[in-house]
Parts: sequence; C-alpha cells; structure tokens
Amino acid sequence: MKFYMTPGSCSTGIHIILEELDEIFEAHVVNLPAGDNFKPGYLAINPKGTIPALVRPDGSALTELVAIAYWLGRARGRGRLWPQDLEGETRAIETMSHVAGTIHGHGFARLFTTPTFSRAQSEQESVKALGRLIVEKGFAVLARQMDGRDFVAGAFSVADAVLFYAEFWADKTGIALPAPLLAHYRRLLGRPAVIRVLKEEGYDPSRLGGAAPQPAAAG
Ligand SMILES: N[C@@H](CCC(=O)N[C@@H](CS)C(=O)NCC(=O)O)C(=O)O
Repeated sequence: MKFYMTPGSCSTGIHIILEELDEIFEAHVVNLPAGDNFKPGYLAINPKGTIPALVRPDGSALTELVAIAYWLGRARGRGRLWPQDLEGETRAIETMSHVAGTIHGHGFARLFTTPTFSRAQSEQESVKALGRLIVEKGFAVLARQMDGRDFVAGAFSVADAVLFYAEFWADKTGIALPAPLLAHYRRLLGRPAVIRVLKEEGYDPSRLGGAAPQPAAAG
C-alpha cells in the first residue's frame, strides 16, 4: 500500500494503525507548507488535496481519516483493531467522528489554518480563541466518556489511534488535557508501535506526555 502523510499531522493516527497492524507500506511525505497537496500529482490521488490518503493493494485510493481507519480496522489484521460488538463499533465511530469532525475540523483547524476561517487580519486572534474553546469543550466531553476506561471501545482499536493524534496536538500546542485523556495519551505513548511512529516522524516520545492534567471543571 502507499500511505500519503505529513509528519505530526492527523495522518499520524493512521500511521499508528498501520504500524500496529505490522503493515508493509510505502510512506510518501506530502509537504503541506510547500502546497504539495494541491499539485496535480497528488490531486490525481486525492482530489480533495488533504492528507491522509491510502492507496490499497487493488490500486484504489481511500481518503478521509475516519474511512481509512475503519477500513484498516475491519479489513486488515483479521479485524483485530476493530471492535467486535455493535456497541463497541458504534462508540468507536462516535469518538472518531467527534475527534475528526469537531475537535480537529472546527477546533484545531482554527488554530493551525486560521486564515481559512477569516481573511481579516483583525479577526485572527478571535478565530484562534474560538478554536481553542472548541477543542477544550470537545476534550471535556471526551474526558467524561473515557473516565474509568483504558480504551475508547473495550480493547485497543483504531479509535484510540484517532483520539491519540488530537491528544498529541494538545501536547504540542500546550492545551492541558483532562486527567482521563492524559492517562489515555500516556497509555498510548507506552505502546511500541506508537513509539516507533513518533520516532519515524521526528519526535522524541520520552519528551511527550509530561504536562499536568487540566483540573476538572467546577460544578
Ligand atoms: N476531511 C479530511 C481532513 C483531513 C485534514 O484536514 N488534513 C489536513 C492535515 S491534518 C490537511 O490535509 N490539510 C491541508 C489542507 O486542507 O489544505 C479527513 O478527515 O481526512
């Protein structure tokens, strides 16, 4: 398979899944700051110009992080990274949609690609502040969901790798994680596949996960 990714981006979640599955794949780094995602060569693979994208053994390209995670979870490794029961499957989809759609798409995107939300220079800081608020509210909801659980849906699944990339971004941007999410993040930071991926993407895993948890909101 061919995996189109950018180190430290949302594709890290898919990279972890590939590594957890022991997949053999070609990694193609797409340089987002250089705009390589909008060059014809990449648009021929993913017309949306986003990463990640995965070209599968039959040559077809799959886009959208949640769909790629779902397909890898179900179709590869005899389905061992996909929950086996309906409730687990449903909760995995619920969490992945929340992370990719809300926390990433509405929250972190406002922090990382602020001008795509408003071109006005005077609004840049307020767009970022709103993004941070959306991320924090999203994490507060997820923290209640994850309280008392080691993983999103029973055993480790693709949904944990998806949640991980948002927790990783919180760490990188100095957004404090609520205690249940910090515990989940640290749990994943201890997995050999996660350590391998972070090193391959240029990070030192031993320097991650050190932040104090966010105190629980009053009331
Ligand atoms: N809906 C897409 C969004 C993925 C996404 O936003 N990827 C970012 C990197 S984390 C990206 O490709 N940004 C470049 C751009 O949108 O121009 C998905 O879920 O896969």
